[in-house]
Amino acid sequence: MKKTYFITGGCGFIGSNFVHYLMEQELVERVVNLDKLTYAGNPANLKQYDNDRRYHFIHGDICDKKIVEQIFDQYKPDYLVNFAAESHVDRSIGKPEDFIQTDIFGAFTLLEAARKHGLERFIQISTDEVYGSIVSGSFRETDPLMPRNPYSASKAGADRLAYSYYATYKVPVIITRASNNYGPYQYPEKLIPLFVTNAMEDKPLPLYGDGKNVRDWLYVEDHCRAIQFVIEKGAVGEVYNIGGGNELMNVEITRTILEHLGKPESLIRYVDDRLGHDRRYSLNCEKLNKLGWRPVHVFEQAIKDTIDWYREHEDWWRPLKTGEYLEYYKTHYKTLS
Ligand code: NAD
Ligand code: TDX
Repeated sequence: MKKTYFITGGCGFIGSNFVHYLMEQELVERVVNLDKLTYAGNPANLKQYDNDRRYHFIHGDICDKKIVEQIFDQYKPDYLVNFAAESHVDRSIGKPEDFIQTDIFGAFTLLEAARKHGLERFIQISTDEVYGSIVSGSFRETDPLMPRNPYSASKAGADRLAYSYYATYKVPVIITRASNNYGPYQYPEKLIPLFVTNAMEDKPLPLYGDGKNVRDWLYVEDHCRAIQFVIEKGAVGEVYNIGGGNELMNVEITRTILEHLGKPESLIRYVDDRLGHDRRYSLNCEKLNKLGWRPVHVFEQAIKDTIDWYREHEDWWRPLKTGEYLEYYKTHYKTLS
């Protein structure tokens, strides 16, 4: 049976990759994308579907009960995948309000509509950051949540609120907690696209603190496959970690980028550390592995493909690096010359 997907935040990085992923599948009846088009939302990511009958874009806010209800009434979605969020940790440290509103109240609005209208699956896209930092070993789904910045705290709020709608009202919720994604269409404020595009412009790469914080990198297409896998094979009320299995220090990623672009290490600039900077994220993914999912992309190749994508899509990222983002950046990182 063909399915209708209600995607929120589909004009952002992971959301737009997920829409591309769905649109390639015949068994997808319709993709409805509700996006507020914040600075991070870019309809150009999906412009090839402008005249596609299966794709419906709705410009709006997930906190707007009326729009959300209308979408349920009109499209009767089978699946809802909630990507919409304020997603950048540094911005949450500077101005947490939008994070509380969208990440928590927005999730609440969607959950309420799902409770009223019913659907087959509600996927809440959570993050590895909800566990907090871990010095050694890896977090399991049953470990306590210890978020340490306003972004991860708001995501933890939504994560547990979603669970409560399963436990209390039997809304068929599944929660996924993925590690750091990389790939095409990522806004050039996040580590990899920022450093690739800065290096291309011979601008400094601002490495926070000692550069030894560790992140586990997951190729975005592997994440998309995992989400659909969880929709089909996951159990309601459950949480699934989704990791890439590629733990690297930020300085290692930085060197890889410089090497691939043929740029000198003198572009690295050590700057003040992020406040409350989590040292290391690490996920134990046995639960999903046992169900049969594994990442297929090999980091060494996928990072090169990603760098090449930004190299070949200057028209995509150049407009994003002017104006609002640069202003924000200048006020927050005065140590960067
Ligand atoms: P992003 O910032 O690139 O995109 C967010 C999208 O949500 C944008 O299109 C934006 O316009 C939209 N949006 C924001 N507020 C909205 C609102 N109130 N109503 C409707 N749309 C709104 O984010 P991303 O990196 O693609 O992350 C997507 C999701 O995945 C987020 O929930 C994030 O917490 C989670 N996640 C991200 C990563 C990562 O490495 N990027 C890892 C794990 C989990
Ligand atoms: O300029 C920078 N310099 C730097 O050293 C930036 C932007 C980042 N960093 C460091 C901070 C982190 O240790 O690089 C690491 C990665 O930073 P981000 O790209 O901002 O990602 P992170 O904070 O790890 O969060 C990401 O992964 C989890 C996403 O942005 C979240 O949405 C997701 O939930």
